[in-house]
Amino acid sequence: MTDTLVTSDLSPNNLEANWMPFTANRQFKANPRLFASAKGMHYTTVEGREVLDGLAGMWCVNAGHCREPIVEAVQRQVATMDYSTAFQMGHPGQFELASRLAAILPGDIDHVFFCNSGSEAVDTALKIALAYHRVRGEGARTRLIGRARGYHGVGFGGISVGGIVPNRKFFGPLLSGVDHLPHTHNLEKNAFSKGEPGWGAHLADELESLVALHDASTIAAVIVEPVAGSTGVLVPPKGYLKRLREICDKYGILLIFDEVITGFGRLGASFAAEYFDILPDMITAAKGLTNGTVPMAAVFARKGIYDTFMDTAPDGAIELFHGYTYSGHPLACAAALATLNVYRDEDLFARAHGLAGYWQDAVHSLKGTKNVIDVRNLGLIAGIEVSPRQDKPGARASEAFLKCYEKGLLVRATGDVVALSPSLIVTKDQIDTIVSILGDVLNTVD
Ligand code: PXG
Repeated sequence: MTDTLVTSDLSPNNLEANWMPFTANRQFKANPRLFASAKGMHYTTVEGREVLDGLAGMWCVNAGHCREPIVEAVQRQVATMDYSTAFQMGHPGQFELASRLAAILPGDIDHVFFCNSGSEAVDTALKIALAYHRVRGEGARTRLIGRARGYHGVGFGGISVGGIVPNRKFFGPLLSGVDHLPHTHNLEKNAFSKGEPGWGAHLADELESLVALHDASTIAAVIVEPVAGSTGVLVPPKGYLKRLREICDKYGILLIFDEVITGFGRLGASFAAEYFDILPDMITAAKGLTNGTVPMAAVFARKGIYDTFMDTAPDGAIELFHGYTYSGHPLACAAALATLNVYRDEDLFARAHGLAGYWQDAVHSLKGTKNVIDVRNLGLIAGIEVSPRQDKPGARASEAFLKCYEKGLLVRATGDVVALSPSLIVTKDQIDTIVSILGDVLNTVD
């Protein structure tokens, strides 16, 4: 037993017990890639090699790795109060955090329900949508609308409204009463668009078709990522999200923005809702909420939704039968409060906004690189799409990911897209390094 705890022994046998998520386990264990430490923009591997993090961990470490104020806040909290129950009891940190979040959230989105992962936040938001309509007397509104190529985590709610085939097809019939909008990705019309593409706003009108098919009285909510991340950085066409908001308003359908990736400065604004100047009814968030340090997620809801629950439940009754053992966990709250301080003190959202133009020029310089068929960007996100190999979709980007890692750069391969999302502390020199390593690598991938 003790032998297996010796972390310096990295023989494949030792790696066997851990069933890794969304990973080719056998391939990985034959040739493992292990990080030992992280600081700022870099990881250090167990072999002592530095790797530039082009991905902010996994779209989450927006303030950079191992930031002292966050580390210290978590250390202080764990030594003071490790846990307190989330049900019928509280601790000051969770109330302070909710208020601090409400202050940076747009419009009247001023209530916060804490969860522990983006997947939980999505399922929570979908459940709130269903229960909201029911308590206000429109219980027939049970349909949920997602979008093709949407990623909303891996809970049954999230994969039902999600639009990624392998994430769905192994898992049975999923939630009933779900439908999907078409995705907005179109290379013929929009390849190499800088920022929001010009073509495609009309795709939001497909929601009108779904309303015509199902009738508005059966539809509870529409959920979309403002910018789809996991399926290869799909930037919404100009005017598309506004149109979705208008159609939802017309038919009393709730609009949920899944901002697990786009929240906390990724686009150069606090949230995509602010960036696009559109007020959704709920926002789901995670990742950057604690700078990735302690798992935490949240659903942010407009005042009218919260008030409806408070106004309709009998005195003394629980208004929403939902929650998690670790909702508002003290360590996560401490991490999130310290993270918000770093974002504020270093004005990181504005910093990302200021860098977005440089980032755009840098990533679009990859146009013309071998096999590159599209470059997409918004804020500090980019997707570089390569043409798929015959009969082997995804292989080219996957090879690029491995070669980048060998050359000291962490990127994400998703399908035939290489995704980039550096921490908001990235320097122009580091942007140049990211683009130059990736460009060199792509030129060597057949
Ligand atoms: N919604 C969105 C929009 C996400 O991006 C989730 C929900 C689920 O969050 P949790 O915390 O349950 O993982 C996510 C997660 C990738 C990648 O390859 C993206 C995510 C997670 C892992 C990999 O882009 N996003």
